Amino acid sequence: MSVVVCGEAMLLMLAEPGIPLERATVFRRSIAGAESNVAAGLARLGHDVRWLGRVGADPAGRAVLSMLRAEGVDTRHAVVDPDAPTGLLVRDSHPFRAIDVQYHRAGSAASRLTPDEVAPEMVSGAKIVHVTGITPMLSDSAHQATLRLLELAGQTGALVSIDPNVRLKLGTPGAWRERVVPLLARADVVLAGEDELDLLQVDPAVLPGLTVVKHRDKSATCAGLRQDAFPVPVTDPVGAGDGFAAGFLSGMLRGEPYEVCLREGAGVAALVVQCAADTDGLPDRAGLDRALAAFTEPTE
Ligand code: KDG
Repeated sequence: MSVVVCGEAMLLMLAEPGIPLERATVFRRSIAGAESNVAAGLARLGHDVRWLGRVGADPAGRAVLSMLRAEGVDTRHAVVDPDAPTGLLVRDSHPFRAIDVQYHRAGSAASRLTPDEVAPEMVSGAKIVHVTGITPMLSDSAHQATLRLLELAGQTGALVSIDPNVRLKLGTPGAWRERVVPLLARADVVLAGEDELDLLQVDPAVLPGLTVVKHRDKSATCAGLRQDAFPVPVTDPVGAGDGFAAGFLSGMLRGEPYEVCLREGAGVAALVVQCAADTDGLPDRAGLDRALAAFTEPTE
């Protein structure tokens, strides 16, 4: 197992592109969840990935698990909760306007994750454990479970990767600062948006790990290197950060220099934003190589 990711995966009802949520009548069923998006992205790029999380014993939970399994993600440690539902996310899809998101995830099965459900054998052998700030914001017990997972990663020598993934529907800026900033300080790799670092009042220079910053101008930087976003037509920006994380971490898993990691992160993100649902654009290895070659072909 190369990578372990932990987080809430939800059923996504995605409005027909371009139609504001309150007017939408046609929805496409898909799967959402920042961490499961990263899991699917890494699996498509050929890595062994395990997903840890909880779903309800309901059709949405079965859909989530079967999608992850179809991607080749190991779900053997997923917990199916008979007493709580799988989370649901309803959103619209625009290239530029703010995306309207409606969550039905309070009290979801995923929010009932506890530290007792995170055991050493789940991370043993992993090179990277990837989490986001979303999980600790779901509930106190999910916060404790995240801390336990990071502790286990430390014990087994796995690198900890964290994307804060600030979602203000899940808490105030102050609540995000209180829960998520201490986690960033424990990470080996932080993948964060410039806006998120500002909101969390974190100076990337003081974080002990490698900090990859995704800037407002869509470029990404780390370790003195910079990668611009590839110019592509945007259909829907949601999932770009998860795609970037999958591409960047894939490079790290293969021992590539950070320059390549940044390029692959930008390459996956550029493919993701051309599709409406979070995971549709995630490429396999050959698809990413083809896209990267095309992005850098001289235009004449
Ligand atoms: O990163 C994309 C996510 O925003 C989406 O899949 C859902 O995890 C999600 C969230 O909490 O908003």
